Amino acid sequence: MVLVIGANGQIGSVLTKALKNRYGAGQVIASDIRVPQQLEGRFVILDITKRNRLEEVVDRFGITQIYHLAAILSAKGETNPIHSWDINMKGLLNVLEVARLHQLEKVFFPSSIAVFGTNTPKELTPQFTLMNPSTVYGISKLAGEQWCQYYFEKYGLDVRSVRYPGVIGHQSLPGGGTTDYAVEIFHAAVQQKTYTCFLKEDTMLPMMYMHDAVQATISIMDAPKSSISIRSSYNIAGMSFTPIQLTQAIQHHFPNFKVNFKPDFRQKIADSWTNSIDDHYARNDWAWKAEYDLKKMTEEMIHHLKINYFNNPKFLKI
Ligand code: NAD
Ligand code: AKB
Repeated sequence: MVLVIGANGQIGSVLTKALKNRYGAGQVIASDIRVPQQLEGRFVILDITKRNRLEEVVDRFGITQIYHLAAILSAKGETNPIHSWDINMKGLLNVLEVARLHQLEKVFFPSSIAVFGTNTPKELTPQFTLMNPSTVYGISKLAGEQWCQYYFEKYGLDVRSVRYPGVIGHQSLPGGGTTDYAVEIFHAAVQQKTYTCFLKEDTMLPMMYMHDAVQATISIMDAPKSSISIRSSYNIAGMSFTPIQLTQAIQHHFPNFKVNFKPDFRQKIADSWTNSIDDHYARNDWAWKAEYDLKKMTEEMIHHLKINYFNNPKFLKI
């Protein structure tokens, strides 16, 4: 039985559907701190900072695997650093401790490219490298990776993790990150609005299409235990582009689409991250390979968003 924590979020809402397809709808319990707008399938309210409640849910449903997605992301995290640290760290420690005590089979913890910092090599960032994250989010993810490795080495807990790049999908809106522009821009284009981008036009960042992010998650969790050689978190790469390159890719479909650039505090966060990722450990260990590049992702995003807005003009309006 699978528990998804943070199931209402940008990735959680899509991953929960994929897990239901994989294991059967009755085998997946979605949870979040609030009830989703559209309630589908089995759902429970769970605040991950409350360990007793987590234990109650694990016992009641006979949970064997946890996908722990709940977190406060990079940009939102900077508005209240101590609160963000609390949710991100207390939440993970509750999950690891309950998983250990209840001898769960597996745990998934998403890390992020936010673990990298200004001293990290920017191009094809290696798996093992200097890391000096500058956001409370990045610090919590780096500490989280180390806690995952600790629980594996000390207790044998089978916890697996990937460092997602900025994730882009048509199904859901992002929840307060520095890469959010790359989703918002598509919604603006399809609604024939001008978009004001909060990053400079030449800010190169690693990104990934939602389909690939979900595939990576399912693949690493399906891989034989013996093939997982990294117990902190795996680098995974999708594509890298700048806001102007993304704008041009969209203008191929909407020639009149206009973007203004008005960098805000998120620019500094983006500048501290890297440009591209070397993911050969993930490729070698569990046969990871992204399917989507900028062109293919842009085509799919526009195709799906056009259908969504045509069927429901109020769909995820930004
Ligand atoms: P999101 O912000 O969209 O969703 C997070 C969810 O967690 C929300 O539904 C929120 O209600 C829930 N939540 C917040 N506090 C909670 C609490 N105390 N208890 C239970 N639930 C709580 O995030 P996302 O983009 O879906 O990201 C999912 C995970 O993937 C996060 O751990 C994030 O750090 C990681 N990640 C995401 C990206 C990305 O681009 N989306 C990139 C790298 C890593
Ligand atoms: C963010 O921008 O905070 C996230 C991430 C890369 O972790 N999208």
